[in-house]
Amino acid sequence: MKKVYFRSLVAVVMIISFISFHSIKIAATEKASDDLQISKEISDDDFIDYLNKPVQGDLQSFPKMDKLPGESTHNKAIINKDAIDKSIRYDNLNPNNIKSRDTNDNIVIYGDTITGYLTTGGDYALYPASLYTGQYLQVRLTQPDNANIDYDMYLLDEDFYIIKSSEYYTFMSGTVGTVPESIGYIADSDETVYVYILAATGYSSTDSFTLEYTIGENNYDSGEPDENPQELTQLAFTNSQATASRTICSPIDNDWYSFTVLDAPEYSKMRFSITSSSNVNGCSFEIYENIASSGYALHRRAAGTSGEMALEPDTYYLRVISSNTLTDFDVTDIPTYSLKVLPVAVVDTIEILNYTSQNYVTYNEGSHHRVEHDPLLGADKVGVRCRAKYSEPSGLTHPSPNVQIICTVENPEWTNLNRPDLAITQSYNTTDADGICIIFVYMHYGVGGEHYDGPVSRHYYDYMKLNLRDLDENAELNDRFYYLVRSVG
Ligand SMILES: [Ca+2]
Ligand SMILES: [Ca+2]
Repeated sequence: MKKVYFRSLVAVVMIISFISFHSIKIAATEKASDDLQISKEISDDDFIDYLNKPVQGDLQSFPKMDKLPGESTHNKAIINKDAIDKSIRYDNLNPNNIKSRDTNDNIVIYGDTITGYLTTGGDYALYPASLYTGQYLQVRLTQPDNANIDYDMYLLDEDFYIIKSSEYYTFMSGTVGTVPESIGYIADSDETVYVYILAATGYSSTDSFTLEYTIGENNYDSGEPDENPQELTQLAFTNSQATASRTICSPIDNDWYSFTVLDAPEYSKMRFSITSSSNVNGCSFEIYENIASSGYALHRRAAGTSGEMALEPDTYYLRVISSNTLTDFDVTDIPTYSLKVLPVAVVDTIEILNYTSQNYVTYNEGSHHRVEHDPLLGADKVGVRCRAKYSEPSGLTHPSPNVQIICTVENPEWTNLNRPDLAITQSYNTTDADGICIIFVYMHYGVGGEHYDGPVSRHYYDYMKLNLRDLDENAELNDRFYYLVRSVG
């Protein structure tokens, strides 16, 4: 059944549908050799969504941030250096603590994990780091998993002026806690800087905070530092996709991006994927919406390495993180990641433009495309070039880019023999900017259950079924073709 697209319907889609692909298994043909690539499996196993975790509280209710105590310009922390209790919460970030080294490329990562407590309102902890020119300091603060506690983190120069800040409002995205405060800083001279952790709201003498830090040499790319959304890179969609390729420079690296979902039929869903060039150092992404009217209160919407979801029109934040820890990150294999964000268009029609070979014959069931068994091949395949599109109420049609089209081939002869395992094979592909893709589906050996007497020989064939549909099954198309198994005569 055709569905006509109405712009107003998409505009009010506020409920997010998580698409599970688990049931889709692309069957491999038994006779196929390994290089035929027919057992592609669409999998979202590594895509977690947090959509059924409701946004908590009034979106406008975030209190004004407790700014640093001190001057009215709020740019300097008032700390009496002489009064600093160096026995507690004052540890040098030790640049001698080597975590990983690549002697060939002179890449070194120093780092460690520190835990501490802030025990009264306005309490703070201070950690000096002595840096050489060009060293990259990254710090990540994980606060107690408590909605009533809001710690913030600042980087101060040696006179305690603020160089950088990380001031997320605490916002618990279900069980995953609040996004950790993070700061990155590349030393422009030999200098000492101070990591300053402040109890902006609440405190705890029983639940500790965790501060992880790395000091890197020659480990970072030109996109650093971008450790929180104040330094993000905007993803722009060109030819219906946005891509980013960067490196994960440390196990606590954050790379922040934003992207905007438009109120348009080309944005009916968003698809995300990330891959790492390294087998040792992995990565993943997290997707957030900012629910604060100013500053950042980040609600996690999804996390994983691939998947797609509908998102209401808005600007979203995407964080790329390492899958590794300070102890298992290997700087000899700094990973380059490939991030893709694709808007998936609405689709209401799928059509076949042509089969990939121009072989059409007329047998008993009329004129259809014919695939001939080739004994030299490990498996026979059918190739179909199809287009996905959608219609406006006026009837005007547009191509549907980035739609995943699944092609299912069924041999009814095997179905009749009660062998669905031999009857059905599948494959899929994704439409291009013109809504077009080519899909090849390999098949098990034919039965030859039908025959047609030609002028010189008898053709034994199977009358195959072919089905095209999009993942959400908004559109589908059925066709038939002949599978010539053998000729006798
Ligand atoms: Ca905070
Ligand atoms: Ca980064």
